[in-house]
Amino acid sequence: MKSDLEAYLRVARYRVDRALDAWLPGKGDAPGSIHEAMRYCVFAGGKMLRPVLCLAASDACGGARELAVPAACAVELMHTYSLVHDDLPCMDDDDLRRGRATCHKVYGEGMAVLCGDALLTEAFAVLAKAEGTERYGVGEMVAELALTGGSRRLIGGQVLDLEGEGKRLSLEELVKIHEAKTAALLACSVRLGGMSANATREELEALTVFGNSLGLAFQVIDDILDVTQTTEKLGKTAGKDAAVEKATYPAVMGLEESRKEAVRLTGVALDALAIFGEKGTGLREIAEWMLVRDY
Ligand code: GRG
Repeated sequence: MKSDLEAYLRVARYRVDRALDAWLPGKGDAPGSIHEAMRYCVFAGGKMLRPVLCLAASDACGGARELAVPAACAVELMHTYSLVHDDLPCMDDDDLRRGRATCHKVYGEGMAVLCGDALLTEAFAVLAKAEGTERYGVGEMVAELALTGGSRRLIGGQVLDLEGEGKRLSLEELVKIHEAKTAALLACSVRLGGMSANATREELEALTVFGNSLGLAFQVIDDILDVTQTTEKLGKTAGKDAAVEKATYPAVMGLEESRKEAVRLTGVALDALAIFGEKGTGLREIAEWMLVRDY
């Protein structure tokens, strides 16, 4: 990774990490058990891609980063909730996440359900504290997050995923799941960053194309890494998709074609950044790194 990008990511992650720490109830706040569980999941060393993309989108639109921090916290909280619930025995049933035992393994299933619920609720609470801009009120930003998290996007994608279990899915069906499940939250992250920076409608449209395409590329790479990397490197159980015969990009189109597809999708995302000129450097370098990441 380029040292400039490393520094860029470090600064952005630190900023969001501090804001989340200040926002979330402390372990000492009653009831301490749930707050401990929430903090265990949030501060577990995730890549923080979505909040970093949110801040980078604000940079691309010439915004003041501080104004995008509530949105950055909100997307990381929604993401973390989705992982906690996705890991539950009734969903993907996973023991390992972000290099440590999953929430339900440590705190029990009931607490993990509640922990996910509480993280999702906090996502809306922190976003409600954002300052609106001339073009976008806070209500519009909250509605954006609600659309993304609801049954038309994240939850809807998970439903298609559940209903597709044990079936041979076509590429079209697979893309539909990941547009809703993975790409929607990445697109929402950059859109909220843009909205915090009072983006023009054209800039917001460019961020939407960027986020959706990058989100799909992210999922293709994630599927490839599941086959090619170790559990230690990923911090989650490698080879899980193949073990449960899950429909993935490598399963549907093969490894080589999947790699080409990730390159193609990243290209579409990068092309969408033209409108931002130099200000889009952060987004561009993150997208290029996401394509070659090995965890
Ligand atoms: C509410 C159960 C439930 C599901 C909602 C979005 C979603 C549907 C579930 C998320 C679970 C999941 C595995 C989604 C696929 C996207 C993906 C590979 C997420 C992992 O993201 P990373 O690698 O994770 O950015 P870190 O840990 O680095 O933050």
